[in-house]
Amino acid sequence: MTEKNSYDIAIIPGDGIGTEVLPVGRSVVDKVAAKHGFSVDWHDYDWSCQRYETAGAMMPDGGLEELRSKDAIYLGAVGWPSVPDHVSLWGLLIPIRRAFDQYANVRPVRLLQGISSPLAGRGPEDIDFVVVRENVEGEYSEIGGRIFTGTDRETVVQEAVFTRVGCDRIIRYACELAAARRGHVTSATKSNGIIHSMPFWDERFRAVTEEYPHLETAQFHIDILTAHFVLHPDWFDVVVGSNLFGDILSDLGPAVAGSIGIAPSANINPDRTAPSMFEPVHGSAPDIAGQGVANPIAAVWSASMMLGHLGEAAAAADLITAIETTLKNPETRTGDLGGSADTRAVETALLRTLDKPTL
Ligand code: GGG
Repeated sequence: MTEKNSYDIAIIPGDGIGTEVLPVGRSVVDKVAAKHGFSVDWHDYDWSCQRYETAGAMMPDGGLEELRSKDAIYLGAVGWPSVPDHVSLWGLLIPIRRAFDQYANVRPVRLLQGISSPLAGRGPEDIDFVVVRENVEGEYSEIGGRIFTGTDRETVVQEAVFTRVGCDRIIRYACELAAARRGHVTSATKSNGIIHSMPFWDERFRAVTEEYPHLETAQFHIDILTAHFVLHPDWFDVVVGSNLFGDILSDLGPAVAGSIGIAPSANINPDRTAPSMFEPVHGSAPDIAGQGVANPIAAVWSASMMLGHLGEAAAAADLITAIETTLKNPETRTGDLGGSADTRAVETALLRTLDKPTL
């Protein structure tokens, strides 16, 4: 893809610590942009639970069309205790993923130098994999309903949706990624208990991976797979799962790699027919919001993925080096990593590292 001189990026800090970590991402992106000869026009949106409470909607009518013209979307966190979680998620995050066909949710898990894993005896060489989550169908479906509400016959039905197109394209995406990495792809399934969708998922995994005979493949039921993440994280290179399984695995993975506070994610539209969206895996963390102690590394790593997607590989790599340098120093680690630095101190350290001419 061709690099541009300037990018239009929508920035949606959202709720809670999203509003504290995204400004850090923005300032480091501005810094590397200046160094690498491009600029970013940030377009600010206050779409959030706070907006829901005052205006009755997470985003305004026409919000999605407003985003469509942007080169990328940079999002913080969605959710606040005063608004039901399904209302905030289905009012902002999920409509964006679907409207822009961001069907691949890519969530790298890497134990970085200097960070200790809660798993005894594990180092950076043991934990380096990517969870590829199907992002627009599966268990996240609005098909279903409730009848006999409020009576003792109350009945709720929730349908999962697994299409051949949807399964094949996410499994293919995972295979392509594995081919560019260590050549191993694992499928998360549950075809012993879930009788229709999961045997179909397995069938499609077999069919698509046959197109990639050079890849090694594995398949585990989700229950034992979670145990293997803890006991054998070194077995994994690329792990592909449905919307729900991928979501769960991509919280477990970062916990194994030290903290969810460093976990990035990219909601990718691989066909580039609409903007992709980049966001930390973590949510709004009401327990620590407003204290200025949130770890901004996940937001910065997500910003690096955004620059990589835009074709700014050197700037993206600079951000990763700055993250690694900052985390190596115990004094510039936040509380979730056993340190005492606040968000601002980590930002200062990242900017200082980016100032170094050797970077
Ligand atoms: N920064 C991501 C965020 O706010 N996530 C909240 C959440 O619960 N997400 C669920 C999901 O990713 O499906």
